[in-house]
Amino acid sequence: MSDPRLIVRHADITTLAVDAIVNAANSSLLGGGGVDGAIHRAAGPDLLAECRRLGGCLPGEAKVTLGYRLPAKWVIHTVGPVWTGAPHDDGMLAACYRNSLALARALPARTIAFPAISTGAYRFPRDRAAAIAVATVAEALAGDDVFTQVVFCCFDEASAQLHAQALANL
Ligand code: AR6
Repeated sequence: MSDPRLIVRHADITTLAVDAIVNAANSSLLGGGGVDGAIHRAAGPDLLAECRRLGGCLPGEAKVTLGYRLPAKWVIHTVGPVWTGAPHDDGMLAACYRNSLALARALPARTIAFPAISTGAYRFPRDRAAAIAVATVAEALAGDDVFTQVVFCCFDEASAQLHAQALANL
């Protein structure tokens, strides 16, 4: 049976009252479209000002800022892989989830929400990404006593169903 702390929600991540939300950013950390654009719009200009001081972020890694006008206290910015079909794509996507959770644990954030990293502009196949996201988070939470809830926040119903199926398959 899957960990009851793992849940799927069909929602706009900028509305979630969790301790930390994760942003699917690009290496510049200076904003973009998709969930990144939505987070910057909702957080306000102070988020971009803090991001400018971070010096970018490598794919697979993560950096933290405050959440400013968001309900979430923190934003964890991670950079997913652009899908190429090469074997290292999977490992880099898993690293985004692992490194984001490691940062969140140190804050400590007890509740955290992830978007479906790399499945929009970066074109990662959605079913494959959902399986990697769910398996990686489940493994990271085994033996963990910091997190009380990890949300897979999906912007559309099809993505929510893929994550629910991946959870059921654990
Ligand atoms: N809440 C939750 N999920 C969302 C939201 C939202 N408000 N908006 C979109 N999504 P994408 P990527 C979903 O393209 O593929 C940016 O320009 C969306 O449906 O946001 O990692 C960055 O600056 C999809 O399932 O991120 C980078 O340049 C998922 O979020 C690039 O896009 C990810 O789609 C990153 O591409």
